[in-house]
Amino acid sequence: MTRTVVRRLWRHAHLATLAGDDWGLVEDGALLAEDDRITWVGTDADLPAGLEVDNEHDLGGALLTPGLVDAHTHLVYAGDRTAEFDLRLQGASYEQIARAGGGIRHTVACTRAASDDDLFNGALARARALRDTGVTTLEVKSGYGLSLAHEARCLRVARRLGPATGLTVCTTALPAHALPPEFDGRPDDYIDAVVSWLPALHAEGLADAVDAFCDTIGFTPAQTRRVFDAARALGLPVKLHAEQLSDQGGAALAASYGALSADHLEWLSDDGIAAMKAAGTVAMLLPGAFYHLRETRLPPVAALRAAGVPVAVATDHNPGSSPALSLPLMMNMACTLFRLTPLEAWLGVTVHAAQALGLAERGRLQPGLRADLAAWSLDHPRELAARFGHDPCSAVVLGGIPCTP
Ligand code: DI6
Ligand code: FE
Repeated sequence: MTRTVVRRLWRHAHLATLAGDDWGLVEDGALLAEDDRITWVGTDADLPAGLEVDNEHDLGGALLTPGLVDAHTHLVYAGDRTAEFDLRLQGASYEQIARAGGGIRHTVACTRAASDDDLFNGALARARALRDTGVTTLEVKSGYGLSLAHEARCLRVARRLGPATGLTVCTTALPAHALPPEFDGRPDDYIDAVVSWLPALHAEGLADAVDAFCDTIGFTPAQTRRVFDAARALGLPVKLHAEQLSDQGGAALAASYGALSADHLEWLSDDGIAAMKAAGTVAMLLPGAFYHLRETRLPPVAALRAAGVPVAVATDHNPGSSPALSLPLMMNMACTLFRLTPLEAWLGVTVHAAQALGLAERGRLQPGLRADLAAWSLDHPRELAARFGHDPCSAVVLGGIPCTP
């Protein structure tokens, strides 16, 4: 039986392929996709003669890039935390609000009380908003359920987002995000519970990876290690919220488990950098949280660069520390606040972000890779990192299928 292959061709595009870890610019370029794969990239003039295609799109000189990868979000939740923004402006800290029972715990109460439909519709609107800014691959964490039933429910909601949006959605189990009230004063008992839940979440196919929050208001390195041991026993990759508010040695711990990424990293030490480099762990920078919490301690970008650790950038979308729904805005903040170059910001939301999800076949415009594309009303990709407060994405292509905002 012969299978029909759908061939789609994009012509007269200004390509930024990001191949070779450079811009990879191609003037008046063309890109061919067969089903969900890129099969040809080059100049329009070099297109093979007599090529027959099912669809042809003339981009009229628009910029065409790999679709963006948002590799750290907490998209599934209910409730509002903007009152905390007010409190912080009056002098309260994120940590004080969390210790007083607000913060993540407030969102947990709202999330547990919400219906499945409300959780899904809220997350769906956010996923569409991110897609409208050029995102084609999305990671979504649990972490606002904090019981087996509610964590599983949030991950099931996350699993529905891919089919509903066309996005590739990777899910991450984060039950070790905060201590739920029913375990007050008993964090080790809670970690026992988390360890006992992971096999059930895994058996239902709900998690592609396991994450934890290792910090003074989260869990200790020893507790984090127990969660990672349980993940490892199931063959699940790990990642970690590390060195966000203090240096707990979390990045080195994560690296010792071959973590896909260590995320936040404002307090990252030289030892942490060396361990990440040796393990191939991606440094996931989250400038939205840094900005929104008005943090002042900068992640050690120059040292990460010097060590050759791959750097990624994500929204960390969540209702408390980073209520952001634009990955291009995060690229701008990564440059202005953290001093990434525009090219580093681009690699951080494409190739390196894909690496942080364990996805080798996306993030560049190259034959063999997935046809996840974004078209922009821009002349040069660096404009996306330099400008902010605008929305220049004119279309995304999701595994070969065009989708116009
Ligand atoms: N660090 C963060 O920035 C998010 N989670 C975490 O561990 C914030 C989550 C929230 O405040 O709701
Ligand atoms: Fe986060």
